[in-house]
Amino acid sequence: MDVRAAVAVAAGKPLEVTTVQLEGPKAFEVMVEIKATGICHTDEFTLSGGDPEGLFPSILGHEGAGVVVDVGPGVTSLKKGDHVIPLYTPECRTCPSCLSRKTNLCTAIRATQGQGLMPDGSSRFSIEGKTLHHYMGCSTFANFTVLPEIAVAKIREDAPFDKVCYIGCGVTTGIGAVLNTAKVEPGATAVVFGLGGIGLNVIQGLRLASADMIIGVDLNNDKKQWGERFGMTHFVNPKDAGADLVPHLVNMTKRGADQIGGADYTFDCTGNVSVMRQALEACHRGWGVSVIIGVAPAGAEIATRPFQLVTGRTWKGTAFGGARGRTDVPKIVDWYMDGKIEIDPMITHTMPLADINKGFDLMHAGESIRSVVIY
Ligand code: NAD
Ligand code: 022
Ligand code: ZN
Repeated sequence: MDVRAAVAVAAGKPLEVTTVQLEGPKAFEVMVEIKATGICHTDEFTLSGGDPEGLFPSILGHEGAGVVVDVGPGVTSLKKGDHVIPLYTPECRTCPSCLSRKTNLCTAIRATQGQGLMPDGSSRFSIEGKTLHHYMGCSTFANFTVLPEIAVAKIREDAPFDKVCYIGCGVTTGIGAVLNTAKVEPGATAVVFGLGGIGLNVIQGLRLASADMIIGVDLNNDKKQWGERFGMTHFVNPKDAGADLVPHLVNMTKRGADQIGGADYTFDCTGNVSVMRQALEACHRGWGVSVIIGVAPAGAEIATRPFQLVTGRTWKGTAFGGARGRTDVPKIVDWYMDGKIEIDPMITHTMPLADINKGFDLMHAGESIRSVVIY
């Protein structure tokens, strides 16, 4: 069938909004009508050509929400009419990783997903007979897409698509990093580096976890108000602290009789490897945990002195906030609907698919927290 899509034709070129062809769902697949999709950094990273594994031509987008319109043979967990969020991290519940209970990184369809293909090794998208690649198993920059059943979370039907699409990546990543990866306890001190679409969700995750002191760090002073809006208690601009940023943060977090500073938890939400080092070193000796969320440029490396780890700091990383999508995403939608978490104010811009390139421009300019395409 014909569908409308924004096609990534080549690295560095704007998306081309056009009509493409989509095949129906095969066994264990579903077709979803995408109602809304967020625009996230990794779409931009791939489009720019910065990702050496990026494939073209392709249909990008991985932060969507929509309705199941067709199911292939063998599908049991979904039916026509179900409201859903696509998952770039699937949850098969039967692979060794899912069964381990130690990771959310399901391996069931990992190889084909990375090749921009469905699990049977083929693509459902084409244009004038020429194959188009899927992207992160989602391809939400099309008004219809086909997904493996295990890469779809069923959500309640009263949730607004133009808001809960953000749970498909940014919200779950930020909140999940706090609750699943760091497992922050009430009363903790925390530092969040980078107050964009991810960092603000880390902040609201910390508020949910009842953290005591939530320090936000950003080069942009406009982010102070943004952070405070979601529970940040202190703001630091590294430009003011200069080379002394880490000692400054350690000093701010001094507690207890011995007056040893350092945060219980720190989060990198920048993707900058120098910031990742600062985040580790701003942790408390003996128990501080630093979580890397930001995705660094291809080939980048992190460094610190081993002494930092020998003295009991822990360096961790997280993908999709450690969330098991089919299990956790519907719960986060409930939290939003119950007013436990906020999403609306972070969606600063919306646009029709025809204007999707404007969403990328807003992200480049640092003017948006999140742009959402509404179909
Ligand atoms: P964003 O551009 O909206 O926010 C980044 C913020 O960092 C900006 O406010 C910027 O001013 C600030 N910043 C930049 N350099 C800084 C520095 N040296 N010190 C302090 N602040 C600095 O980006 P985002 O949407 O919030 O995404 C953040 C990162 O998270 C990206 O790298 C993205 O790819 C990654 N991400 C990872 C996952 C995952 O599962 N691990 C999921 C989603 C996004
Ligand atoms: C989402 N991300 C950044 C912004 N929005 C993002 C990017 C990559 C990952 C997670 C979130 C990620 C971390 C670890 C992996 N990926 C590898 C997972 C594995 O090997 O099992 C990752 C994921 C999907 C894809 C590539 C890398 C893909 O589909 N191409 C989860
Ligand atoms: Zn994303």
